[in-house]
Amino acid sequence: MHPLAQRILQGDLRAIARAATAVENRTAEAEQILRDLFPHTGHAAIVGITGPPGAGKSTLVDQFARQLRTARQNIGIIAVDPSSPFSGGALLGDRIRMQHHHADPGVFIRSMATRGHLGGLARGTLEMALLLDAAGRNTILVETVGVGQDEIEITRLADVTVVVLVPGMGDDVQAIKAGIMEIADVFVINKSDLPGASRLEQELKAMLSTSPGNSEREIPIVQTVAGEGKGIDAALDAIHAVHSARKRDGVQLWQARLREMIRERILDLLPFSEIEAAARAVASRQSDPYSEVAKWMQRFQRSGPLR
Ligand SMILES: Nc1nc2c(ncn2[C@@H]2O[C@H](COP(=O)(O)OP(=O)(O)OP(=O)(O)O)[C@@H](O)[C@H]2O)c(=O)[nH]1
Ligand SMILES: [Mg+2]
Repeated sequence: MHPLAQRILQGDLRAIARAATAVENRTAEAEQILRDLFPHTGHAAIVGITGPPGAGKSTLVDQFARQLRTARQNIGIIAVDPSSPFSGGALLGDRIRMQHHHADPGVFIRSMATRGHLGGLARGTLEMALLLDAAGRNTILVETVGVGQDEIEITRLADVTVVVLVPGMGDDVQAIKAGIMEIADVFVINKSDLPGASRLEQELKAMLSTSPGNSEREIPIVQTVAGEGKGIDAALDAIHAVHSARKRDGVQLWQARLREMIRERILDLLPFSEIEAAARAVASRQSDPYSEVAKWMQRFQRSGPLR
């Protein structure tokens, strides 16, 4: 076993931090460590927190962590930040808000940048969660960027997905409805100190009752004021209830995850510049997408780049 893996299993914080960096850089060492750790995973509850920018996701995560700490749980927090120049301030905000956890070894916080990766998750988020799981974190809170589309990726990672909404979104609820209905296990209406919280709850209830496929599962709706720590217990209770009632089909879950991992690795083999050149040829109609894809497939078959 890799010496770092050994130390991670004992909960060694420095070892976890070092491995986390290796995971982010996708090194061969990281893969070795993850392989060694894998048999020790599957114990943590992974909770995804998604929702529109500024809904209060980080504030909620912070409050959840505080509350779970009083129950003596060990917590992992993965904050996925969109690494666009516009959100640089948000990352700083997260760091400042969560600073009071920094002296507490029971809360391990890691930010990951999406670097343009679609789906609201950074590459390697699953690996980071597995690492924290093996390190004995009881609950792993994953804050993701929710933009109203592509959030489906979080459901492949999290055991329970919490969708955070705020009052006053108006027609936005309608706009994002299609995407969030399928992924939400719990709805949190945060900033319920602002006007319109009960109206939003009514709208959600109406949508849930008419939405096909939701009849067999009750999706709880909890109002919170994360800024003041209100409703946090109720939200955690709802998350816990969903988690204990839920039996995930591990085979189905790993089927989806493996496909994604294979897809990522294959894409890794294609230099971005080549994809760009091909895209240029296709966009100008000098080539077509089928010929370009066929060219790469032939290359894989010939040179066996999946060594
Ligand atoms: N009025 C009110 N403000 C809140 C509440 N919870 C959080 N806020 C404020 O809302 C702002 C955004 O909170 P964040 O926790 O950073 O929201 P976020 O969803 O993590 O934001 P991004 O990560 O940038 O998408 C902050 O100024 C919070 O202080 C609440 O319950 N009521
Ligand atoms: Mg945030």
